[in-house]
Amino acid sequence: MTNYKFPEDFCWGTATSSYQIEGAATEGGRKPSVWDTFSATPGRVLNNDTGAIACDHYHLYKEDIELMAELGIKHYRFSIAWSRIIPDGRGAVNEEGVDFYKRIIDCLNEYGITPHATLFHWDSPQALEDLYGSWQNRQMARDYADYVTAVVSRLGDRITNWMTINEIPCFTHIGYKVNSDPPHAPGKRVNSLKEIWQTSHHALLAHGLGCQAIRAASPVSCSVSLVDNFAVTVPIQESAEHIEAAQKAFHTSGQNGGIILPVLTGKYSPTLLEELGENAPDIKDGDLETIHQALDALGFNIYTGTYIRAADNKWGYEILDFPKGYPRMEMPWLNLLPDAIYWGIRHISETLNRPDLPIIITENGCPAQDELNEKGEVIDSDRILYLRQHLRMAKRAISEGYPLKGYFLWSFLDNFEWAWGYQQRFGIVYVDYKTQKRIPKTSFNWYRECIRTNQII
Ligand code: GCO
Repeated sequence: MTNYKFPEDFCWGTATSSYQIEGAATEGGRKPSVWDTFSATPGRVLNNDTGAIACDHYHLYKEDIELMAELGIKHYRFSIAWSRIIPDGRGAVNEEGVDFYKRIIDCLNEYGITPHATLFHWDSPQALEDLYGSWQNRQMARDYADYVTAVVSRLGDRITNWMTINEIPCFTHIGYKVNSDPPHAPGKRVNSLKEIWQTSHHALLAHGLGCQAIRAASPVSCSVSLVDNFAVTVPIQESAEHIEAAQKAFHTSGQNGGIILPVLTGKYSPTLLEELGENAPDIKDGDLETIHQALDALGFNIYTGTYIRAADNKWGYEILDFPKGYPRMEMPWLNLLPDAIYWGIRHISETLNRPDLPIIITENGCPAQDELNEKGEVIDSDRILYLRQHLRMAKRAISEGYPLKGYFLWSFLDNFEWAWGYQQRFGIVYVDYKTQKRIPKTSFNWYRECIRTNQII
């Protein structure tokens, strides 16, 4: 019988982020973030939904953490909102904001759930956007590092797992576009690709300075990681030529070449720089050393991937389009490709030659057309199908000796899914937004049993 048991010390968890669940947008001294402004602009978010109330986790965190304890998770990943801690982006610290996260962390610790904090999950302070164009300006990296110091020096006595930044492309490349309206905050049209690559370069710098700031401010030894959604190339067949093609494609993907490569190898991909030509970002002396910090782990957000096959062209590979009828989950981009979890891990270890670097799946999950049935249940067998397939592939990576250490399911609660508003539900707990009632879905029970028995069931 196939063994679906996980190692005894495997970290089972779930993940959320501040803007997507907290609400209380004007309480506790918090000031607007770019997502408040963006979602308040008509037509930007589906149904003009905003995160002003979201899951009201700001007030309901105790009940939520109690439910996490019922689920049996031992790890929880949440994010800290910069605009709660330093409402103007730079300058005075709002201790009331710090206290909110102290309460969350203390409550988690009481239940024996280890907290993991993402220091930035896209909600930049609006004040810095107004002041100097946030990620367009190099100053943003320095202000981010000061914010990190403020957080870690205040919370570092009770939390030791830090993630600097979540998914750099999503608030840089998807937040800025040439000549059209980008779907993510700040939603700015810019004049050139160079301006876009400059924003991600500044975010990389912020990550590097952030790592240094965490280590300098933490009173105890701690774990520092980046959370990235690098593009995963999956060989169409697991034979030598197609595997080699997928490895080449992994290196040359623009997204990987401009984010994970500089972080893990200290260099942008030469192919990318060549392709960008005069649109390449300005890189100052010392930047790459700052970006290339030693990490204790890599956070890997994985939802889908791309099929690759070997080809007789100058690249040696070809990217395959998904056929029309390809199975996908409730999101146009979410093609069902569980092998991507395995190949993502293997590419970091093998293709980038970092077998020493522990990997943690920091997000994996899917939306579904969740509905309450007449018994008041949500039977999300489609989500269970998705999760089970992905966890089997995660187990495959572990069995083959790759250093996968943990898995955070996205997401604990249904929440504000960015430009999709509340239409897309990713939770294993259903949220009735009118009453803020939490209703565990069938997948919640399934995941609880996986955690309890430490295997995929
Ligand atoms: C992400 C985002 C999450 C999304 C999730 C589903 O990091 O991609 O961090 O906030 O909700 O990915 O799209």
